[in-house]
Amino acid sequence: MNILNFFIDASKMASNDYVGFTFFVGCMAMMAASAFFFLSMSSFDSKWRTSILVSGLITFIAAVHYWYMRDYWASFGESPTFFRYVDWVLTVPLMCVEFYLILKAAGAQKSLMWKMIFLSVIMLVTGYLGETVYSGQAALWGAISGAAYFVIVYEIWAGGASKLAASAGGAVQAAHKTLCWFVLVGWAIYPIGYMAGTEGWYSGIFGGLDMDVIYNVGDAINKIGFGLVVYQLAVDSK
Ligand SMILES: *C/C=C(C)/C=C/C=C(C)/C=C/C1=C(C)CCCC1(C)C
Repeated sequence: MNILNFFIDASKMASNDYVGFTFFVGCMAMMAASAFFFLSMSSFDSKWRTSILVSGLITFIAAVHYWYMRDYWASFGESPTFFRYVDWVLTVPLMCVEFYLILKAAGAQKSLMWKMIFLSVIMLVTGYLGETVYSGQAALWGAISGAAYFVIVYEIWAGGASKLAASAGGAVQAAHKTLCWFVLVGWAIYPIGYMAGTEGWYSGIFGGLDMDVIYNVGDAINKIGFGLVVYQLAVDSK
């Protein structure tokens, strides 16, 4: 797509196209956050650089996907489910890597990282199946996905990761705690989007909401917020 098309698409956006608007703003926000994280990297001790780099990669990967999703929505007026899940399957494991990176100094093993990555992939693949191939059984696939999500929540709040954070203490423990809240509250936005966009016993409750708007708001909060927590940790322990 060339730059002229970009402006033509933008100028054609209807004023009540909330989905298109959130794709557009989300794309800009992810780009700006990426520039911020990448450019701030050199001001930190080498110990934190990888963590900040990963924060930037998460928002950068999202910015590229938002570019495509914005265009897909503008062209077809349909949810860009495929791009959405490709984005998540790349960025959510990177968020698991962030947990590992900040706890590494406290003795975190790679096995913790792989366990969380594995759980996050189960969560996302089952969610994708429920939204697409097996949409007739969306509630069932959503429940399986939700179970994997709860195991992740357990691991970071009460499992091995939480013990490592407690032993690290100080700024690392504080940052870990904030990230735990992001996963518990921020990530809980996604199942709401899923219930808004699929059919199930919950349709009467969430059916009136727009799945893409909810997912887009969730992404902005979680991807940029997560990165800022890690950034703050690097600032505090300078
Ligand atoms: C940057 C993207 C992020 C942090 C995406 C997170 C996505 C989830 C936590 C999705 C969770 C889901 C469930 C817990 C059940 C229903 C299906 C999903 C995949 C929407």
